[in-house]
Order: sequence, then structure tokens, then C-alpha cells
Amino acid sequence: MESIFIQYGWEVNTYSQLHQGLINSTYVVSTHKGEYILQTVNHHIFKHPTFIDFNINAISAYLAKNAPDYLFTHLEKTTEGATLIEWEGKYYRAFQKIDGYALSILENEHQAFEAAKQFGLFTQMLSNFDASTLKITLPDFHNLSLRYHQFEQSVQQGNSQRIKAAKTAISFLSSQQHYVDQYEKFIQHKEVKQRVTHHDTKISNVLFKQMNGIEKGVCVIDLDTMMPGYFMSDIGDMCRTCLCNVSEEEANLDLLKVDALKWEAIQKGYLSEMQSELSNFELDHFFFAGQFMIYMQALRFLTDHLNMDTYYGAKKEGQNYVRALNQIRLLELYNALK
Ligand code: GN1
Ligand code: MG
Repeated sequence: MESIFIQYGWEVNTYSQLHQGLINSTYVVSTHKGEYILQTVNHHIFKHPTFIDFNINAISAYLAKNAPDYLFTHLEKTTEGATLIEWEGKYYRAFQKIDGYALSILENEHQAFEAAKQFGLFTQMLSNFDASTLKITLPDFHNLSLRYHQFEQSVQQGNSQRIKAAKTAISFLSSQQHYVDQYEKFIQHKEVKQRVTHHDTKISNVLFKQMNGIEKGVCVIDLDTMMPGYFMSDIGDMCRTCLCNVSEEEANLDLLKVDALKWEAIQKGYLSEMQSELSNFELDHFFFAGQFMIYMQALRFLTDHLNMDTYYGAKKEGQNYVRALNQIRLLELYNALK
């Protein structure tokens, strides 16, 4: 780490690792110039860390010119002016730490409104930015047809013991393939547009702050998967992570509850920024967005479990199986809202 600190010209007082996110490693570093967030980019998953760097810098420059007051995680420059460091086979980048806190579970619908408003504002701010100029940091990231195909492959080629034990979950997810057809119809529709999309709008990717006694969303973070995409990805992941009273790690499925008021709040919050941007056809797919993302996440977790956790990793035996079952239960509860 010392060599990284030197490249940024930091005199470091303390640093510690934050245990958030499944993919990258994140540290908070306290220096003589203030606090920074330092991250390694997982280049086994993000094969081209330079693409992420390009995208964040492109958006950063656009916002600095067109919306200088918008709070954004501008990348920190090294003493040589670089925003991405390659060092001993790892990639590093840093941001100034923004004042605020992240939540992993929402307590009330006000927070759901605030979070959705921030994600809506993000896309809205960039509505005149040409999304097609962004690099694709993860090809087919939210391509449900591909995710389904990968799931089928894992059922064919994965660990046979795990496949046997997961029989019920496998047949449930197979029986819900209609979501894939619906997704295909959605993306092919002429009223559907690709915009600058965050693609990881889980609740912990919004920062909150108390302002005059009111809890406000202040900005969105974690822009690695920011690329052209569909609004369904962002709404969907909010539904997936904001409506439930427990996280995707919860193994006791009886504890899961889904809150209809929070669903309303997500819709209101997002539309407070995005109403005029979305077509009627897109607006009609608000509920489907949640089904799409919860279903996809269940597929992804189960696929990884059957493939011996090669993507997400697992700290405990069967962790991705627990997550998959959790998401299946969440999907059932979500559908009951309708
Ligand atoms: C991963 O690393 P993190 O927690 O930001 C994943 C998301 C999943 C999420 C599930 C690049 O995000 O797609 O929704 O885990 N990111 C990638 O917790 O695969
Ligand atoms: Mg992420």
C-alpha cells in the first residue's frame, strides 16, 4: 500500500478496509490532505479496468462543465496525473471521501424515496450525454437471456452434488423462464431507450446525510458498471434491495418481508427526476423491472453456487445457495405486492 500512497503524494495517518461489496476491495485512507476512498478494481471480473477509468473520467468532465454543483465521485489524480494505477498486477483508483453514510437495509419509505431520487437524478443529469460513447465495462452484464443460458449450462456442467441438492430451486427458476421472453420483448420495443445507467443501484450505493434534521440522499457511488443500459436495471435493483427488511444474505426465509409503501416510494422518487424522460411503454414496466432483477440475481447466485462459487466467492459453504434461495423467496413476496 505504501507505494500506492506515495504515487498519490499522500502522507497517511491511518487506513482501514471497508467490508462492503462483493467484487472490489475498498479502503478508507486518512491523509494530511483529508480522507480518501482507495479501491482495487477486480480485474478478473472487470477485464479492462481502463474502460472504467475512461467512463468515470468522461462523465466527470461532462458534469464538471454542465453541472458543477452535482456531487460526483471524481477520480483522484496521482502526482503524475493518472487516475488509474497498475501496480504489481493490481489496479488502484481513489476518490475523495464524500461526507455521508451508506445503509444496507432501509428503515422507512422516506429513505426509499431519497435513494430512488438520487439514482433518477443521476440518469437525468446525463440525459444529454451520449451514452453510446461509454465503454462497456461488463459485456452483457444485465442480459437476462445470457444469464439464463449460463444458468442452464451450470445445471448441465456444474457440481453434481450441488445440482442434486438444489433440485427444487433449479426447477422453480426454470419454470419462470417467461421473464426472459418478457425481457426480450421489452428490449426490442421501439419506445425503449438506452441511457447512462448505473447498473448496481443497490441501496448501499447511495450516500445519505442528515440535513437540518432530515435524512437526505446526497449522491450515488460505485460507478464501475455505469454504461449504456435500460432503466429497468436501475429500478429493478432498487426493488431488489430496498423493499426487503433483511439482506440477500439472510438464510431464515421466514424473516423476509416486503414493504408495498417502499415500492410506491421508489416509483415516486425515481419519477420525480425521470418522469419526462421515460416513454409510456417504459413506464408500464416499472413492476416488471423488479421481477427482472430479482429473478436475474437468483439465477446468478444459483449459477455461481453450481459452478463452485467461482464468480462471487463464498466465505461460508453454500453461501451463494442461501443467497439464491433468499432471492427466490423475495421474488415470491414481490409478486404478492401486485
Ligand atoms: C455485486 O460488488 P458489488 O456488491 O457492488 C455484483 C452485482 C450484484 C451484487 C449482489 C460486477 O456487486 O451485480 O447485484 O454483487 N456486481 C458485479 O450483491 O457482478
Ligand atoms: Mg458494485
